[in-house]
Amino acid sequence: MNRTAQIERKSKETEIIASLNIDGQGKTQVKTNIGLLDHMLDLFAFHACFDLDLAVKKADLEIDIHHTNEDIGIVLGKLFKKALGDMQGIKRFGSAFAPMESTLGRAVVDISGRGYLTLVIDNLEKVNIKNEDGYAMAYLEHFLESFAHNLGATINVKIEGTSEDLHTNMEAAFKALGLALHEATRINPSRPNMIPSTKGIID
Ligand SMILES: [Mn+2]
Repeated sequence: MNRTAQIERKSKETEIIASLNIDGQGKTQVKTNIGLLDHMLDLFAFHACFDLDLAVKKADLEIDIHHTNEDIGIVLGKLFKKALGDMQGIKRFGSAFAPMESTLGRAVVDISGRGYLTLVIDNLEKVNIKNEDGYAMAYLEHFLESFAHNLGATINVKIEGTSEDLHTNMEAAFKALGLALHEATRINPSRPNMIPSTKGIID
């Protein structure tokens, strides 16, 4: 089974080209023009053993990162959905924790066809400051929401022991999400040819 996908998405605001191999080794080439997001997508894919190439060819960063951040989430969600096809054989559920210093990221994923994001951040007021990219926790939520809706996954992320450092919080969350998605996208050896839903389809 070849679980790969390529996507090229053009809007009036951004142009993004991306490719994914679900069964890769974590080789990445990510150039979003948002430094912090490059780092997050790199470590997300690396720890999940996804091969991910993603390049933002055009962006309206002169406004702010809003459209670019959202559109990368959209493309990434569509990319996973396309690579997984009819979801045959996948475990569907996955969960993981990733600690970083005093911070703990937790991610629980169900690739159910139902796009829904819950993001819980302890002591949010501690980190509600933008970094030099203009990144902020509100953008993390927007990114994950776009990703969840376009993949068709229920995603629940929690950041505990929240750091004052945006980078640390995001890194714990992205590592946990990568590890949870790795698990959810593995083939279940008990029924590798079945679509894992009592409905018989995941769409
Ligand atoms: Mn880092």
